[in-house]
Amino acid sequence: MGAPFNKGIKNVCNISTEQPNNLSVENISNEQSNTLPVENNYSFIMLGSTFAGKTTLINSLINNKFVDSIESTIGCDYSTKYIKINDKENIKLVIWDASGKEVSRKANSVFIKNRNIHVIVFDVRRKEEMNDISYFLNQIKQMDKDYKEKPIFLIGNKCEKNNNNPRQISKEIAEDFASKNNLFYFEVSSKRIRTLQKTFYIMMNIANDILKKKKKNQK
Ligand SMILES: Nc1nc2c(ncn2[C@@H]2O[C@H](COP(=O)(O)OP(=O)(O)OP(=O)(O)O)[C@@H](O)[C@H]2O)c(=O)[nH]1
Ligand SMILES: [Mg+2]
Repeated sequence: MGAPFNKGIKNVCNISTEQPNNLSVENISNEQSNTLPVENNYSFIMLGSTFAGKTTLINSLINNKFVDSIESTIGCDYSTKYIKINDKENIKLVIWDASGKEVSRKANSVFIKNRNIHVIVFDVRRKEEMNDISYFLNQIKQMDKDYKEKPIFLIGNKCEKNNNNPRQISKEIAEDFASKNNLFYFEVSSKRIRTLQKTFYIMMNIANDILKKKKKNQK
């Protein structure tokens, strides 16, 4: 497919063994954020099958703990998170959380428009979600004419070890799909908070680089 936006950035990252040298991101509490200038505002949308774990992921990121009994999302919710990148750039993130239920999908597609970052989440333990990954990727392509210039992330969720419920979508298959479609692929579990935070910061660092380049090119 050959999109220029992610040239030079690897699109498959193994979090347990790799960490970019320039990674320096810290969390800013909502109270602190009131007094800080915000250089960049980014918004992103989480798409994916119902029960893939989108709301739980966002909750684990924002509240630093895994909560099991989250209700299925109705429509599209949003929340805000502030982070600081490379010791100097304060970034405000607005995170849109779209219900994955079939009945909501069409209506939710309007929320894809105008987002800076797109994220597709799937449950590695449910092989039928492969079809949904393609569905949501097509929805992004239809709704966002600039999608080639924006970071699109694919996230395999529920990757913690569970012998009773083994994974059905292998890392190789997901990486292959990501690579063929110019997506950045990461594996996480909402239960492993530290790794999840680390992954999220790496993702935001990649996104920030791409979006800054895009901004510069538009000037
Ligand atoms: N084992 C495990 N369960 C998870 C993980 N993340 C989410 N879950 C569970 O998966 C179920 C669905 O999670 P949700 O966050 O509601 O899923 P969703 O993608 O927001 O679903 P919709 O809002 O219906 O689109 C819940 O029971 C979560 O506790 C994970 O990393 N590991
Ligand atoms: Mg939800």
